[in-house]
Amino acid sequence: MSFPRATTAVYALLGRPVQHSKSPQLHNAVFDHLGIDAVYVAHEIDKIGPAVAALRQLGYAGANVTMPFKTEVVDHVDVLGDAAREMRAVNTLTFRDGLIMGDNTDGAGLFNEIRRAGTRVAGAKVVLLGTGGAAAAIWTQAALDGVASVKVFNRAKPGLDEIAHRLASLSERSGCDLTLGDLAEREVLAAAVDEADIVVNATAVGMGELAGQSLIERDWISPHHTIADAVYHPRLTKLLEDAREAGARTVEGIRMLLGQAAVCEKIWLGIDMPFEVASAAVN
Ligand code: SKM
Repeated sequence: MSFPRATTAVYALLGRPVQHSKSPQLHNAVFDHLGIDAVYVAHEIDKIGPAVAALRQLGYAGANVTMPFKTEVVDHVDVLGDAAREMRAVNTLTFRDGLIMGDNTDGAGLFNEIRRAGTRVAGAKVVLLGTGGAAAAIWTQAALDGVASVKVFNRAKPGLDEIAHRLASLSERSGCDLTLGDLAEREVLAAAVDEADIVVNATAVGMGELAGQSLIERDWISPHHTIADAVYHPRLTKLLEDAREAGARTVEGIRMLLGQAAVCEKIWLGIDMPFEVASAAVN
């Protein structure tokens, strides 16, 4: 391991909280392995605008932005990538030629991992649980990647009309059939899961106080399914345990973190992330 020098490129995670994050150990392990003169640190911040301005001023090379700033940071970026513009959310900043570029690698990271698991994404039918930031990244990338349909399910709550409009608008422009359903309609959900190739949980069910719970019944899952969970603490959620028991293919939440990191490293440094090194660093 080498120490930072005066020339070392600095990358950061911006968010609140950030102590739980595995991004510093992941990226630093890769930089070290490849002998790249760079370091990745985490900053817990209160305000995103001044933080981005400070990083630019200090000559940082890039940053990840995590909760709760992914939407707000859009207003502090000079150039938005296609996925980020559509998602209205940014998780990756690149400081280059005096400009701040904003990208979103969350959805691409997940679908790359689903492909790596051996599942075809183009033409697939997807059931997606949740309508938050992670879910928006996933349905947008699904449309960009040629998925046939995404049935999004959420519990009834204020603001869902706007989500339904966004989905309808993206459907029209992309040709991917995006619809919104109610999680309380269990039979509709069960039928959608039955028809689906890929099921993704992008809600908090499975973590924290909701650990040990799943929105999907164990006997709805069969071996033809690929089941992915955005939750990575605990590593194996109830949904993933059930999926394994049912003989389905599984993609753990930690793989989504690895997948989005790989796309970031491609954007920042043009490198193909050594997956085994990154994976070992977060285990
Ligand atoms: O989008 C990612 C972000 O790039 C890094 C991260 C983390 O370090 O916990 C989580 C996600 O928001």
